[in-house]
Amino acid sequence: MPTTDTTRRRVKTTCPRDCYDACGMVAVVEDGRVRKVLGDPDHAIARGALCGKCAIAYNGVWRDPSARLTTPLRRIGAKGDGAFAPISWEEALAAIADRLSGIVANSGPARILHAHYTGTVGLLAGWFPTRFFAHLGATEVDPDSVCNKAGHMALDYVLGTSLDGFDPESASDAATILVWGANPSHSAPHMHKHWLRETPARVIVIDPVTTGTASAFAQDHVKLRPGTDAALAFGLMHVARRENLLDEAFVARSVLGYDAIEAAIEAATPEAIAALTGVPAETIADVARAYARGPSMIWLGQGMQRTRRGGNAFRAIAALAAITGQIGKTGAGLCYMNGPATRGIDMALLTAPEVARDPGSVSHMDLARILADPARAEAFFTWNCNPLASSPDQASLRAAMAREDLFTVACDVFPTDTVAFADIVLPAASFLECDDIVAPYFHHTLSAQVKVEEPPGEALPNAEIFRRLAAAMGYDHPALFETDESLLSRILAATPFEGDFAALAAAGTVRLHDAPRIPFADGIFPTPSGRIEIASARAQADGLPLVPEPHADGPPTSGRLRILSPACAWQMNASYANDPGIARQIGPARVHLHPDDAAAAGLADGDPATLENEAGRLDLAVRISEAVQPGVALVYKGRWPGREPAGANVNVLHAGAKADLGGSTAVHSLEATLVPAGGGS
Ligand SMILES: Nc1nc2c(c(=O)[nH]1)N[C@H]1C(S)=C(S)[C@@H](COP(=O)(O)OP(=O)(O)OC[C@H]3O[C@@H](n4cnc5c(=O)[nH]c(N)nc54)[C@H](O)[C@@H]3O)O[C@H]1N2
Ligand SMILES: Nc1nc2c(c(=O)[nH]1)N[C@H]1C(S)=C(S)[C@@H](COP(=O)(O)OP(=O)(O)OC[C@H]3O[C@@H](n4cnc5c(=O)[nH]c(N)nc54)[C@H](O)[C@@H]3O)O[C@H]1N2
Ligand code: SF4
Ligand SMILES: [Mo]
Repeated sequence: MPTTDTTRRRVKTTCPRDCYDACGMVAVVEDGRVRKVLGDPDHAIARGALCGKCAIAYNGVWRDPSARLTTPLRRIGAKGDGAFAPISWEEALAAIADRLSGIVANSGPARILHAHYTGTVGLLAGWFPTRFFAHLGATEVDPDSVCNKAGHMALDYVLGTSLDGFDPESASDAATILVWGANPSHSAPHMHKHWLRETPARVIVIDPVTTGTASAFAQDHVKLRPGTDAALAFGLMHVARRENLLDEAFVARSVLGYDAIEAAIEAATPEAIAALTGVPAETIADVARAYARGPSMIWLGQGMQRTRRGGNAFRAIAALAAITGQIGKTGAGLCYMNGPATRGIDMALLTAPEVARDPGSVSHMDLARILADPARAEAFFTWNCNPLASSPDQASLRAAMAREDLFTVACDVFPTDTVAFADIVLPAASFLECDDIVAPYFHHTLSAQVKVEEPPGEALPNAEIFRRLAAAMGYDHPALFETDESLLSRILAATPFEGDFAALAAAGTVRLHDAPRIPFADGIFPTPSGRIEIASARAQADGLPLVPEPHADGPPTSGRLRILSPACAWQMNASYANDPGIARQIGPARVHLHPDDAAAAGLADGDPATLENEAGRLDLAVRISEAVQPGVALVYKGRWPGREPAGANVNVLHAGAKADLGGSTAVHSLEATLVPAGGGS
């Protein structure tokens, strides 16, 4: 793509944030520089508008070279100070290769940890570097363990896959849509504004908070207590069974283990479930009828599985879909995520498993403890993620990362809190500065991310950084040096898209299926039995209950509040906090409290308050709101600790509690005591 022309041009590209929407964008380019970034009017989801946060940040901090990392850096101050001196790429890569090679030789590569996630979901920028780390034999900090692993594993047990959900396009045939533990008004703003508003289906939101999704276009809001979703699912199954709304033919043909939960369903009367969930019995009956009559879809949010029994909740909800036959037909189904394979993308083309040297993995929930231990961690390499803002046990993690003998490398676009602790910093090119492919995780489309300008200073795309690092390490496996051109063309060649990258770039976004895709229409599931496994021998072999249970978390321990810290409308995880326009939108860090809880603590709107538990304490400003139920404190995720007066964000209260599956985060199970600012122990 030429970047030195003098004419004004409009180039289609794609937003590669970790967002359900994957908006098509138009970059207005003049004299080789981006002048403005807009939504693409041709894109079916964006319809010409970016979300509020990207409209600000993509025309703000993302295009401000003074806010970016523009050259490799070497630490000259204390860890965390953020004092660095510029160095050349050769020096930076040689220093890294030297230290990593020394660790490999003396202690073995497992003591090198690398953390990465979805700072960009571009396939090359997100996956090509994993070849390097797998070849090195480094320990991977399991990326999904900080986000959605419990849900993936649960659906894998029951359905055989978590990555083959309903096609949003088939929603026109749905009579009911349950948005269960997702808040698209923040996390998928265009799906919210268009898809949910325009669907003729009855939209029912199941969320402990009156979110924008619950209050805008939803007909009903089921405001359950946090962590009571599995019990609710059993209550819904009870009513469906009692009222003969089960799909017996489907169960006989395609479901394994209904009999093993029948007694629990029978016991889950609406009255009993109302007492556990706080949802009125009539509401349970009403939602059950609407859902079971169908056709019904369930959007399985990521928020709901971030609890101690989040995996069990997902298994219970999948059982509900199974016994009512709300799967495998148009207008029905579950969607957690639609994986790249639904568009023919072969992830092995990206990860090149043949280069791997058997690397191990650890959970983000254990990261702080492992990094504190020199016998387990001698080097830490972060790329595409910001663990000092996003991972648990923030105070311990910061202390561990201050270890003088922990060699730390951070590769990012911006100077984050994590970057401030690095020995060597590698400046990454942004999505406006390199070609890539985006495979959205909700829609069955494929999009081009197109280079529209040169990176500032010496910043380089992730893929190029790791090719150069492989060379500095003296590696010679060809897969570590594959070019972007080769990667892009091999990926596309394996998909149904008949064209090269230039053709995809010209189109912006393409839909790969003529008709809405209906997964499991043949009633066959990729489980060992070929059926939906409500009873899962694999789960049992992994030490879990054979079947889902009607579990409900109890109310918080006396005197404490349950902390929920979901997605903020104005940030993308921990991104955008460094944009002045975004900072104005979000204001100071707040805790949203029900009026009763505020009154009990003697707090008025705007008062300072402190949340405190065994992991840490956090100062916040009180916002009194009926959207939050009694016993719950809502604090949005994603602020940069270093920019906060408190020097921390909500993850300082997360001691690393795990869900029931996969060492996945239980961040929505935290409890803390609320005290007036500066009070407490
Ligand atoms: N309390 C609480 N904590 C949470 C959550 C929660 O709900 N509550 N949610 C969790 C979830 S769901 C997630 S996914 C994690 C996300 O946590 P993070 O992975 O930390 O989040 P991001 O802000 O998306 O991205 C991280 C970094 O990637 C960088 N980046 C962007 N593009 C590129 C690129 O092209 N190259 C390189 N090298 N870097 C790039 C960005 O500048 C940013 O600093 O947070 C988790 N933390
Ligand atoms: N604006 C914006 N968009 C984002 C992100 C962002 O940070 N900001 N992050 C992106 C990423 S990485 C992810 S993973 C997704 C996440 O987006 P979503 O899938 O929407 O998940 P969350 O926002 O974490 O939480 C959604 C809802 O779960 C609710 N919840 C919490 N506990 C429970 C419970 O026990 N039961 C039920 N039923 N609900 C519960 C919360 O109240 C919240 O409203 O969003 C992506 N999009
Ligand atoms: S973050 Fe999401 S809503 Fe915003 S522009 Fe990107 S894809 Fe669209
Ligand atoms: Mo996430």
